[in-house]
Amino acid sequence: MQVEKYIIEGHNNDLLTQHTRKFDFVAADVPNVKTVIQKLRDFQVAIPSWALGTGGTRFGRFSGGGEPRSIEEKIEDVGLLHSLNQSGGAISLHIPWDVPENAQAIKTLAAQHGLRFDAMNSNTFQDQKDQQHSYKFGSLQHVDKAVRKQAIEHNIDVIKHGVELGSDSITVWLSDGSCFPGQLNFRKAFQRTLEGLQEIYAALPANWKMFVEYKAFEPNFYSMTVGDWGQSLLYATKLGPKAYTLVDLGHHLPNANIEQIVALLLNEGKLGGFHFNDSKYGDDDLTVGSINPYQLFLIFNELVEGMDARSMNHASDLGWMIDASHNVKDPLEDLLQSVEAIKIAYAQALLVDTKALQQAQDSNDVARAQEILQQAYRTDVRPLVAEARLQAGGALQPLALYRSAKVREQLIKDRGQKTVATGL
Ligand SMILES: [Mn+2]
Repeated sequence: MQVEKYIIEGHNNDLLTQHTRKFDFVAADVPNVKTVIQKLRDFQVAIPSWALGTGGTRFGRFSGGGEPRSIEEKIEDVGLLHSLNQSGGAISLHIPWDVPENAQAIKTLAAQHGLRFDAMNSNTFQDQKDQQHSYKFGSLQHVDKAVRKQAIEHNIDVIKHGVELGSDSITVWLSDGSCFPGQLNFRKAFQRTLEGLQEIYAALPANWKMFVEYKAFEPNFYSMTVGDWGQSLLYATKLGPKAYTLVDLGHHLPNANIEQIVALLLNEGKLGGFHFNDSKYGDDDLTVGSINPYQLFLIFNELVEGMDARSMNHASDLGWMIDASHNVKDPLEDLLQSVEAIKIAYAQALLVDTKALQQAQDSNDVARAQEILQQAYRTDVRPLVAEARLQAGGALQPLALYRSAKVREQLIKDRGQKTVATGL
């Protein structure tokens, strides 16, 4: 289903007077407001194909109904989100959950919705039906060469699917590791994993990137073979210039200073992309900005500062993706909220007075530095984000329109109450 253009326009017309008043108020204090709006318009976040259905935990899953039943319906859902917020113009596919049977038809469908294909995701953390070897004791780290070979071939297969769809990157997240002391020889596991990644790397087309995603724990609880940014950076450095570290916000131990990690990876030219989500304890995969929006802002502050220092394009030089699970909310509402939170944090970071901050840092004026950061963080930038959306043809209030247009009700009518999307 789609929300027709005239419905979005009607919604915007109803809200225009109120919006203009709020926008004028905040814009008066933003010196380069046109540039800020343009950057917000350009900034697109990829929606993961596995997050369009209800998520769950090992204790249960409670579907809300109307979930996409096929890759086509997943693309339709991302297209629907994009038509509302004009900020989710890409989809990140997961193989084998979303194998495109007819790549050309899928590509055409995505193009009709204004979508491109972001990073492809491989899966060697589950055993699939008809799979010859099990990943119970890891994939690329496995002691058995046949298992490693199977995992390598799967990743190369994912790259081939991606090439057909016009993607230009692959994210490799490995659940490899160990659950108990003594289970694994760390050095040998690292070496085997590196060799596997090297074979996958060798299969990358010239313009492709490989993102090596790390995670502190789960499903393995004693060691992870790509457990932190240091290990990921080691792999990425040894692999070569097309390999980068991918930061998933939920993949750190509690209280990790993610903004500092981001700053240093950027400085090394090895930050490849992001998986946005939020968490209180671990890999909670909650809505972006729902628990700790200040941390998200601090991360974006480092991103903007670091990317500007390297003359990078904010919109296109890093991969921006959501990786979340929606257990108690409507997945589409949750995704609208997540994208909004990302753009708010980005807008706040664009408002930081970087010159003044540098002066404060150079003169050890700690209080002033905090004031400068919090001045930006405490500015209500929502009218700026809404204005960017309005100019791009989106809705002033996407979530409100999603509800008033009764999108979920329609999806349930079209697809049924008991549909189950492949994914988390
Ligand atoms: Mn992730």
